[in-house]
Amino acid sequence: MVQLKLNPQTLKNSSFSQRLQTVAEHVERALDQTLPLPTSRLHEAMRYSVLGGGKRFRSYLIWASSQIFNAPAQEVFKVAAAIELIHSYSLVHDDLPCMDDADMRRNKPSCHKAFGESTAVLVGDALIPLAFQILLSLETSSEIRVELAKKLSEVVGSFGLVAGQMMDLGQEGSRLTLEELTEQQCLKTGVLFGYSMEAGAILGKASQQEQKILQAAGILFGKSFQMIDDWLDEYGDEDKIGKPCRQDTEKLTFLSLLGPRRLYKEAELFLDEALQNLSPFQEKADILREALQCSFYRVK
Ligand code: GRG
Repeated sequence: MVQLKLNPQTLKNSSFSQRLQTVAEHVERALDQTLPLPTSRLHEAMRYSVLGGGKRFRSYLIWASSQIFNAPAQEVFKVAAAIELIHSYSLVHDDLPCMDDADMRRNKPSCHKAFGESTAVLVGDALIPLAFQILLSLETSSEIRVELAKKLSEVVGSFGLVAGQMMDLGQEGSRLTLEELTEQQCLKTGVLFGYSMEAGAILGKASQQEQKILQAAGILFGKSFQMIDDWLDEYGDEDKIGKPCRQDTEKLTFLSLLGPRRLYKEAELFLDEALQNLSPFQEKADILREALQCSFYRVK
């Protein structure tokens, strides 16, 4: 079993990046087949926002988690596509002028810059039901379909992503505590990571307890991921990240609250906790362990 902690240098030699690329290609194909053909401006904008960009790391998490339970690959890639549609919707709406007002996303103009604001709103609106359509059309038992759709609806709704975004909008000018900021970022980022890892377990017919363990590990990992994202906003390389850095200088972030050293330490603690959650799965979770560590250390 690969145990804590792999050294970032060792991770560079791992085959994580090749596996990530293979999973990404499968998911890209599933997305390409699911998205409507670009016969209208709306459909063109949907394809523009979803295809040909993005690391597909949430997809990798569901795949890596599904490996523990030998879940059927074709269904895994379809659920991964649904998750990527939701993720893309959240990015399109987050980039809107009334939200984060971002001009660039995934190394190209954001959806509203390329297609206009009202089209970008409708792109997000259309991606959400498409994601649920995928889940409800899976070739698996109706129990699994309903479970996946129900859990995703909770993650996306007003107690999940939307709650996180609402908290984010409300923070301007206010001074959040570390706990409040962690809660907000957990809703924006962690819950979708949690869902991705849980969904692999659901598809693999894992027990309720195993599903819960994986969901919790995903949420913990999401916290560490968001902390490192804040760090990268200040110290990262714009070309590698795909959007301009130092955009969050006016905002309260983990970096402004903790400073770079403490931020890194806290982020590593969340990563460690996430990895410890995976212990019951022993070596079956090695691919997932490696994924969390490689993503944390941004190993290419
Ligand atoms: C409901 C409008 C609305 C938003 C919900 C999820 C969210 C809140 C906003 C998304 C924007 C954001 C900055 C989220 C933080 C998580 C994050 C770092 C997203 C980028 O994820 P990557 O790096 O992106 O996996 P790629 O492009 O690789 O898919």
